[in-house]
Amino acid sequence: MEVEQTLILVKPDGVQRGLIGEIISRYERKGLKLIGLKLLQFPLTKAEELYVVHKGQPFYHRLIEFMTSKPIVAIAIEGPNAIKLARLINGATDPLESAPGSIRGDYSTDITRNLVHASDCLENAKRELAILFSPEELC
Ligand code: 3AN
Repeated sequence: MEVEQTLILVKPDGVQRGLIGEIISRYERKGLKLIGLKLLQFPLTKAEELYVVHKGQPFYHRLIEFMTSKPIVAIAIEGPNAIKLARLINGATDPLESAPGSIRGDYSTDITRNLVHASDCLENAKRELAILFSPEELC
């Protein structure tokens, strides 16, 4: 059982819809530990850095525009297998595949406005946490 750290973002739609508390509580209830938390307007350069792997995709500009449009919440969490667990809690990217009981399955019908982001592997979790949090900001 690997103790991992991962980055979660509550996207602008989650903040605007008043779902911050509901979303955070799902990771907490699972037993994952919050080690960093902040509300911020996502700077353009940092959003581009986060989504660098999607550069060139047809949805890239829509995604960047959306993510920088309104405040987001950045959350660092830690726990056994935190990376995989956070993605299970979030649900699949495609709204037709996100299972009821997951955040996206319960609250989202849109593939871009899909409420949450979570890092997909150890390497990306490290890279993405460093984009959003300085080491002193993590408890
Ligand atoms: P996930 O957030 O489920 O890991 P990724 O990393 O493949 O999904 O994609 C990052 C974000 O890009 C998604 N959360 C979604 O907002 C957007 N996205 C991914 N695929 C598509 C698509 N086919 N059409 C529109 N937006 C997409």
